[in-house]
Amino acid sequence: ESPGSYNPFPPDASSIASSIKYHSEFTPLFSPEKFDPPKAFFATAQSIRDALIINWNATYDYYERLNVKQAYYLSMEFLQGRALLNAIGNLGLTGAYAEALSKLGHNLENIASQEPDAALGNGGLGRLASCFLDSLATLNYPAWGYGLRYRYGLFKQRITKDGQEEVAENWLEMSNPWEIVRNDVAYPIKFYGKVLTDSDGKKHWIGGEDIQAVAYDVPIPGYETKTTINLRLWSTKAPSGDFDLSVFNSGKHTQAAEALYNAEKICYVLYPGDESLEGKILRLKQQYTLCSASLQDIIARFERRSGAKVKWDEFPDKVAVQMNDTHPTLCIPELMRILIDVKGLSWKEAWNITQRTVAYTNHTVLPEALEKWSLELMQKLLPRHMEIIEMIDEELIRTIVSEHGKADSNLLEKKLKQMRILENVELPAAFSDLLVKPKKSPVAVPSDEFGESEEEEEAEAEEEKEEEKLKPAGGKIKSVKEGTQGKKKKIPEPVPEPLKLVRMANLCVVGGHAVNGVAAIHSKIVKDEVFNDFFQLWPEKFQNKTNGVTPRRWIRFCNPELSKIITSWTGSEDWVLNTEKLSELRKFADNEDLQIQWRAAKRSNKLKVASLIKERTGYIVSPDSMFDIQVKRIHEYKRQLLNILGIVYRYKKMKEMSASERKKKFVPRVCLFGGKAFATYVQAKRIVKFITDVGATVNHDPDIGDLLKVVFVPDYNVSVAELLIPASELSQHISTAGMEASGTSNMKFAMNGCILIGTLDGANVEIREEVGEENFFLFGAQAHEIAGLRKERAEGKFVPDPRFEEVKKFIKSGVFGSSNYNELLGSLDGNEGFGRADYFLVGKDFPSYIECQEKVDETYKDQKVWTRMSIMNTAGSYNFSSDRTIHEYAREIWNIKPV
Ligand code: DL6
Repeated sequence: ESPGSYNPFPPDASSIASSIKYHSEFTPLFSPEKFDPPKAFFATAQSIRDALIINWNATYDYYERLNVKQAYYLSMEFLQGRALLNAIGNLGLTGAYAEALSKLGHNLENIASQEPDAALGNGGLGRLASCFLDSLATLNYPAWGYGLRYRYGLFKQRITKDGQEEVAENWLEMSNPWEIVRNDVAYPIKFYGKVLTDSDGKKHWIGGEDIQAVAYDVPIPGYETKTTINLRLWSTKAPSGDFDLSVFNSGKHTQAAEALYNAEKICYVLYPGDESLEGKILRLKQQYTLCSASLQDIIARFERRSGAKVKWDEFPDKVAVQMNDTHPTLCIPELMRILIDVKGLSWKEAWNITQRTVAYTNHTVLPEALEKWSLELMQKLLPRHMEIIEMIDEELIRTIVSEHGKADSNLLEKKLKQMRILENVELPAAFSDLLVKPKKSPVAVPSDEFGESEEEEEAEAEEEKEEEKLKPAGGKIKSVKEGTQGKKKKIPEPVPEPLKLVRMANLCVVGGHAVNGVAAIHSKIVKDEVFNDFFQLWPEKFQNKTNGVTPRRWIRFCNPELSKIITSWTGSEDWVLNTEKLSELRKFADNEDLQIQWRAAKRSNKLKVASLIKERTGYIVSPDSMFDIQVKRIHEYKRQLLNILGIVYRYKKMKEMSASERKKKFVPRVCLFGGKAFATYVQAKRIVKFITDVGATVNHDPDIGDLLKVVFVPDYNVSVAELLIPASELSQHISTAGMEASGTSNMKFAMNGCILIGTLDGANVEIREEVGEENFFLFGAQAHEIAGLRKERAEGKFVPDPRFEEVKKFIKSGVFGSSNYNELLGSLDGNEGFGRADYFLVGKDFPSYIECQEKVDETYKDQKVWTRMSIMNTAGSYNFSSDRTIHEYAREIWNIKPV
């Protein structure tokens, strides 16, 4: 039986125009007398939504009847961007809609630009989730996304003379035409309370605070298919009845509405500040809401589809849950809790089902980003989950003990310390005798990071005895005294108990059946370093799934001019679904006709960006300059600082030359930056401010003119990326090697014929292999060298390149304003108070970076060579389609099939 038809109306322009007209009259969002662009956008969106809903319902019915295995992608972020052009493009109705709108006196592009971005994400992780949804629908995989419906998303970025300012992003202000509120789909969520055990040993989590999660569904259409999958976003509200009318009527209005506010605030913003305890609680509540509501929903669907007889051991044959990073880790104890406490399964059965169901993707190796939660907080907020986590930890200890035996207690101690889910928590009583040190042996054991030699231990014991003697009655040491051998004794400060923590990543690795990194080099680091102990224990769990991006949004729709050229040179539009076809462009890379068309498309895209820059910053840039772009979250490891220091060096050299020398040596460049710094990340915000300061000086320097412009594009988001990427000629992916898990903008840039300058990091490594090393500007230290270089740096053995010193001195001289940038530049020197000495190795990579940039200039001067490289980048990007990635997840992790 066919799951519905494509469109609710014949897809001709006249019928579409009638549908738009209908919605403009009967969707009462705006006053009736006008049909201005905002209203035309809503009416157009409503009209295409009718088509989506038919396919979406049909897709759902079809899954329901077939009772197929479904994958569920749980993510705290979905960076969807705008939906209108994507929806009509996927349904093949772009031409018809353009014509319909023009009949109604509007222009499609202008109407599409009315839509606010759905910015429910921070960066690559969220955008990846959205690309995956597009590929899942396009490839007809039975799958859904689950996330949270944040009322204000992350934040809107304003750039002022003081740098970045964050303001609330009120993206729902005019309502969201793509969502369908499902008041019939709501689940209770509990926090706090206590756990009781009844006489049968059954656990009951009672009391506490109750809220409700309500579903908002967003249909996700595939390209050239009827499949329309679902992104279910949860919003939170108080259970009905929580508004206290009598308190309200007594005049205590705020108090009466307190429960409502407490529930709703959970979904106000993505990543609320978590420096306060309140902030931490809110984040944990968000994570639990996502996990609990989604699992209750998944389980309800499984039970309904199972009919009269529910066979729980078949759950993993019908359900695959992917945890996008550690934010949804609570899926593991929540699934265990529901299966044991609510459905009555044994621990063993529940653990088997949980492990076969969930899998974990790691997206970062930065230690500070591997989440750890305070055990005490978790115990209060989720007491039953904490019990379950403690039991999983205990099972893990048992496994580690059986693996590493009782023979070598040093090794065992080390393994337990590194692998346990609980950190700084004593071993459970059953294991307390395991770590007794072996009796004195005649051979001294060398000390290492974790153990100490016997001599050291004895010396320490002696010292401890001495210190004991010095302690006053209260246990505190008051004053420095001479030790027994006349040497000055260190008097230790009372050391506070280390905080007991829950390591979410370890829980993911233990609880999931698969763990994957997101690029080959990253997956190797995950296996060899971050989770090496686990890899040794369960090598079969570890996989690589190199990221990808959807070629629909990231070439076909954002770059129509280039798309036309690709279609005409490859002979059809097949490349949109089969990106391997892009590789056919290789054979035409030197063809003059193609080269002319290619350059014309780029120039036309550059003109659009020049208008955007003028509109947002007031700066006027020439479309004949090279467009050099770095857009991504602002982070020290991504090294926007290296880029801007390179620009400062370039500027200084220009100033030292005569006008004719400058013109001969440098090609005109527009250096574009974009990205948000997390609100509390002070150093990242300093970098933003510095970039804008450099721009303010350079862009007004009459000596320089069009030779160099530096622009920070405010409020970088998906729709800005859709303009910038097609216009890019050089893009920067210059993280300290080993620190960028993958990167995905590198893939989008390459697809759009942009040449990359980068380090051997993340997916750069694979992109370079595919596009050819001669078509990639490589520089910098490699991942395996980083630890040694940091050590050398910390030991003061690093000798900075004179050009690096020259740049810092130039900045300090006040060229870019009165600020001395002490804090910013101090981080590069490791001066007292400014943190680790150039931890991100900007100074080390600086010389090779600026030399590489000189090569870029030389290459750009020969436009034929440059265009060839550009074509080779598009041709070589075929492997970075998220369709390829999704096929791999479906086959190797989820075990789902297209329907
Ligand atoms: O996998 C998607 C994306 C990668 O491309 C980026 O390299 C990586 O930084 C990002 N990871 C995160 C996780 N948190 N942090 N930091 O956003 O994932």
